[in-house]
Amino acid sequence: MTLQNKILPEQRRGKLKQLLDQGHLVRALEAHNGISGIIADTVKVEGQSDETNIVMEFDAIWESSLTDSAGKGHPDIEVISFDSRLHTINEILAVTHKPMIVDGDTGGDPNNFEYMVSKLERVGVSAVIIEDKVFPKRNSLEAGANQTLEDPHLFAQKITRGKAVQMTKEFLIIARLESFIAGMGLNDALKRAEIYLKAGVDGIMVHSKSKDPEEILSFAENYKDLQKRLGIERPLVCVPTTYNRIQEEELKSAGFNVVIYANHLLRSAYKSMIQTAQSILSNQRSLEVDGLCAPVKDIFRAVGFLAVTEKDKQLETNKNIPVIIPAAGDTSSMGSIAADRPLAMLDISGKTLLNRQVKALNVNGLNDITVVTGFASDKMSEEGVRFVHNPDYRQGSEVHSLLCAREKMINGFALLYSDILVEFDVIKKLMERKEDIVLVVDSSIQYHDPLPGKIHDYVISTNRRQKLRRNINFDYQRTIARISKKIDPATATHEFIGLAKFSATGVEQLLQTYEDCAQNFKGGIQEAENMSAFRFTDLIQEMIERGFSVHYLEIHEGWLEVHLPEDIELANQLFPAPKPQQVATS
Ligand code: SPV
Ligand code: MG
Repeated sequence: MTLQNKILPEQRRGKLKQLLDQGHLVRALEAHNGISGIIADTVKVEGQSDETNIVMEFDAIWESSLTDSAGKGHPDIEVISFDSRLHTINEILAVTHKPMIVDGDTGGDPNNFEYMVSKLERVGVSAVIIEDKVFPKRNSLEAGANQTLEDPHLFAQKITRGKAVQMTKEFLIIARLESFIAGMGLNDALKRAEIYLKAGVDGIMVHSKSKDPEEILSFAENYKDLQKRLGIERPLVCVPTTYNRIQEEELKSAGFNVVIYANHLLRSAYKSMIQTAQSILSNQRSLEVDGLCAPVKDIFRAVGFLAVTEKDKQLETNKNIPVIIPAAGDTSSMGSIAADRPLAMLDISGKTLLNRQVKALNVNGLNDITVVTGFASDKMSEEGVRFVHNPDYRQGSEVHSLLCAREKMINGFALLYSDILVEFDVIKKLMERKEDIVLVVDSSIQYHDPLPGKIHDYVISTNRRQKLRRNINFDYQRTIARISKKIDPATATHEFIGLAKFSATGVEQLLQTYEDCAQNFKGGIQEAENMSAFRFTDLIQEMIERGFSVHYLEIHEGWLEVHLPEDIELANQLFPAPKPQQVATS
């Protein structure tokens, strides 16, 4: 089921009547379960009509008693209960959108028929066809079967009772003449047709098991006169199973309005299944049946499995969003310690800073990591990450490095500065946040002085704490009012730690803001002298001023910036190298 054929009963029910009122020849194909329903509903071929190219498809679905019973391994003798038939009907309705004509067999007695009408109408079926034989009927196509016709007046009462219980004008009750099947001839058929038309039936189906269409064509000819005489016009239905040389055009000009291909999907499937089973037995393998079988992918596509895997992928992408680590900057702040390599390659107790970051990301299911290199890019290495080079790293900031990985940003991404170490749990919490833009900020800045030699990315939140009382700030209320390196530390509520997440919408807002600034600002913007010096904090501040909501995730400590030589010392203390294994002495 693809979920693309969604249709409500009230939207579907009237479709058959509409087609008939418009004078279309309605072409119906049998279905006996969900997959055959999908085929009847969706198969199309290209054809020609009056020298113009047209697409041809079936207009309606025939829910056949023969194939529904056979599909369940049973003979077509009304032994399959109506509830079981209704189950199949619902199964087909769930995966299709075309109108359905249900084969109602004899309809049972008038009481049974009333329930049948009411239940079929309710689920969105467009028409029911009942045959004028006595219950329990025998299928019409078997030459040796005993066919007993119902008294036409009793049958007419059933029609009247059915018409009285239906609730809409859209639902059609069609009477099926079995006179030819029972060998009763044309006059019996015409006599019965007249009685049923007078009883208020919505259409007539004339059935025949002859190989020659003569019977039904002569009936159609006489039916025209009958309608004229009664002043009643009702659609005429045929089922050309045995007389199958005749084409639709000819049936149409003979006066037929509905042509039902009543059992062909089941019969073709049955033949192919037997051939497949025999071939596997003969060859003792299944290679030879490849040509008889549809690729599983076709089945997956038809029943909507590919659509599901596509959505799963989307979900997966949402969880495993790309992470971009701009790591292009030089390491002048480190003096001689890292003169020859990027900060990301600094050793912290035996592992590089980048390796520690990648591990923290991986633990949180984030495996799509892009590192933007610049300074000493030849020294950069880490397994399982993708490197993108920013050749102009000396002219720009981390924003420009970020944009070197633009194609990774588009569907949403996380940004991680290359010089921070953060507790695993902080990343997990950030991934759980649903807002379009979320920056991780540390509230401990309120309790210590600015660290010497550091430039802090100060933040002022919109909901500055009331010092006098406790409070709850819900996630959606946690937004940033200002972000800047130049905020007075005494008024800052937080410090941005260099970790942020953007949804696809957040990225759109970010790129739109950046591009507008790049095109339209020639001089200074925010705290930057020009666009080359335009930093991430400037971009975020600009976005805030343009009315975009920038949310924050508050932490209290739990991270470390490795920017100065003394930071390395601290990091080495926090992440001590594993002790060498002691050798046991005897
Ligand atoms: C059916 O498809 O179940 C029909 C048509 O009733 S026939 O089998 O030809 O009787
Ligand atoms: Mg039938």
